[in-house]
Amino acid sequence: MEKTFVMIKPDGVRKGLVGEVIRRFEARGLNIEALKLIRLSRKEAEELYSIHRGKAFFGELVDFVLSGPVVIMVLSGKGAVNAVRKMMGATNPKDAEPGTIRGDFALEITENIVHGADSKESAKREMPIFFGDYLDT
Ligand SMILES: Nc1nc2c(ncn2[C@@H]2O[C@H](COP(=O)(O)OP(=O)(O)O)[C@@H](O)[C@H]2O)c(=O)[nH]1
Ligand SMILES: [Mg+2]
Repeated sequence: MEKTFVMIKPDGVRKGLVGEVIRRFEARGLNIEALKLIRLSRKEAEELYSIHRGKAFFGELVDFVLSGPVVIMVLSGKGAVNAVRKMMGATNPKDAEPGTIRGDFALEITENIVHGADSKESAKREMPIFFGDYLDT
């Protein structure tokens, strides 16, 4: 079964949206394979977002995901990667459709509630950063 990596960012936790976001994924039929509330280390944050290193927003993005606890999870299901991406909505919440997580709960690009791996390859890279010794992916 396809697996994907998802993170509820600090704004999602601060706004009390952990339950709502997880509820949506469960209601869709995705299975929770692993779930933790943690504070990222700077090393983990930079590793998660390593493809964005060198971009103008990299520092702000890393500082933001270090600004409070996050909820990280591995979800599984048929087409899990794409299902999660569609449910998240566009990266910039101003372009995200109502009914998506970002379209319903966010207004700003940095504080857009949720991260989800953008491909199976990204999921395979991201899951072991946090769940390496737990999942046989
Ligand atoms: N300030 C700022 N943040 C951005 C920009 N592009 C992306 N981000 C942030 O960086 C995260 C990672 O970017 P990306 O992988 O392109 O988007 P995602 O896969 O939809 O989360 C996004 O979720 C945003 O929080 C930008 O142009 N400006
Ligand atoms: Mg991305």
